[in-house]
Amino acid sequence: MLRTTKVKSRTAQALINKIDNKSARVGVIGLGYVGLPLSMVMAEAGFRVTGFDISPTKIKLLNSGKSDIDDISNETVAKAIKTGKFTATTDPKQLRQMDTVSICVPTPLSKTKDPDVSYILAAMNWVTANVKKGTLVVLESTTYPGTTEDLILPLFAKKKMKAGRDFFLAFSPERVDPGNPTFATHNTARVVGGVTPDCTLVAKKLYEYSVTNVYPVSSTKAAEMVKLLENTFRSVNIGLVNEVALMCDRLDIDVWEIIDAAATKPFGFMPFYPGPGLGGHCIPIDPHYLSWKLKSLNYYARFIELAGDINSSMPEWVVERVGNMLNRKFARAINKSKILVLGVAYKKDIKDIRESPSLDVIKLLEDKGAKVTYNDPFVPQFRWKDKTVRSVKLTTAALKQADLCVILTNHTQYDYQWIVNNSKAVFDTRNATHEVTQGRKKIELL
Ligand code: SAJ
Repeated sequence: MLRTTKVKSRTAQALINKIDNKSARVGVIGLGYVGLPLSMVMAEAGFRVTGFDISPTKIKLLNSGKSDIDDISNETVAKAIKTGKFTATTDPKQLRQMDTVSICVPTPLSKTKDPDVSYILAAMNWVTANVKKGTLVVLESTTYPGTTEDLILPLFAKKKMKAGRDFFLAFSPERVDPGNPTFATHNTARVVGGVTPDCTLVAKKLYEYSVTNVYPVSSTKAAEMVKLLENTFRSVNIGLVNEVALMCDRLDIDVWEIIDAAATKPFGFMPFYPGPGLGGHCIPIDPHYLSWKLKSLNYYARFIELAGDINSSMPEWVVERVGNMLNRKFARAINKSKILVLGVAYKKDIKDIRESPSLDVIKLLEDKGAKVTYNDPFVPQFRWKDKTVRSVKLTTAALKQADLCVILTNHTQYDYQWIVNNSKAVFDTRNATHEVTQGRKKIELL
């Protein structure tokens, strides 16, 4: 917890004054699903925001008043551009005019499942080469505890810039849930942790203009760990419920019925649901930042690794169930069967296919000789094995032609009763067909 509300240094107070009177120039590096919404809420709060990105295409699109992020409309970007509150650039030299810089760049895993902080380092090269004294720098990208202090702070030390005196450095984890209709940047509480109390207070002041509830913690490491707890909590609980699904299958119990019944408990339980695996650029990845860091401290993070094993085994489980279903219902093998997959996005009602388990399932089915086609209203096409594959039109003919329809992403707009009516059989990995009344005999659930 922060034990003070008053900054010590005059430099900090000067920056706070500029933030309060909105004369502070706000910079955001990385204009993706985190950086663009942040830029927009800061522009709407009255700041002049400059967005920085390495993609000239993205910069051109944004400066023309268009958005490439589902959760941000063209109108929002156009308004910010028109009012002069937002401009986008690939030129890092413009960082020299910034009073605050928030870094929202990707933190993927490398091929060897180690943290890949190259995007953070690239952004820091821009920042250390350009920011002026008195600037607030905030890292938002999810990363292992210690990144800000051990990796970033020394970069400024080389420039003889001391945090809390010459500039301010904090970590504030992004908490964007793509496609969430209820919670967005402006109404999701934010955690901030600075290298010094002044760093925390300056960062808190900035973010209070983007969201009402800003929660200070004692250090950057604490703030980095908060985010990893949040996402590890999800990954482990999804792993647990996936294992419960495996258990219920062997017990001949409907896992979906069990979860719904358990969810009637008003305390001490939070429902998670089985699925074909763990997708997205956060949940499958972030916990491994934590386990990687702990390995360097000779600690083996068992829950994280176990959850990872179970979650990544789900695509194989789906394909095993598909094989059993084809065999039992139609005396068919997967080989040469025509399988229609519904949904390649990693979760419902979004278009993102990064780390999508649907891709793992399709690969495994094709490896077993199935002829796989897909439909996804959010994903008209994608690159697959060096070619472009396209979403088939979802017609009765397409359904009737398939030996089996496999629901992998439970998009809201699908008419599940119509799908079941026109399919020979349906394997539903999301219980998307829970409201279907006719033809239930055609359906099997994960
Ligand atoms: N999933 C399940 N069962 C569940 C919940 C999710 O199988 O009960 C699967 C989803 O289908 C998806 C994956 O897990 O493939 C991740 O789902 P998610 O809902 O965590 O979605 P993300 O990764 O887009 O967003 C998450 C945020 N989600 C929520 O808090 C609801 C949040 O953890 C982070 O703000 C965000 O990642 C991030 O940026 O870290």
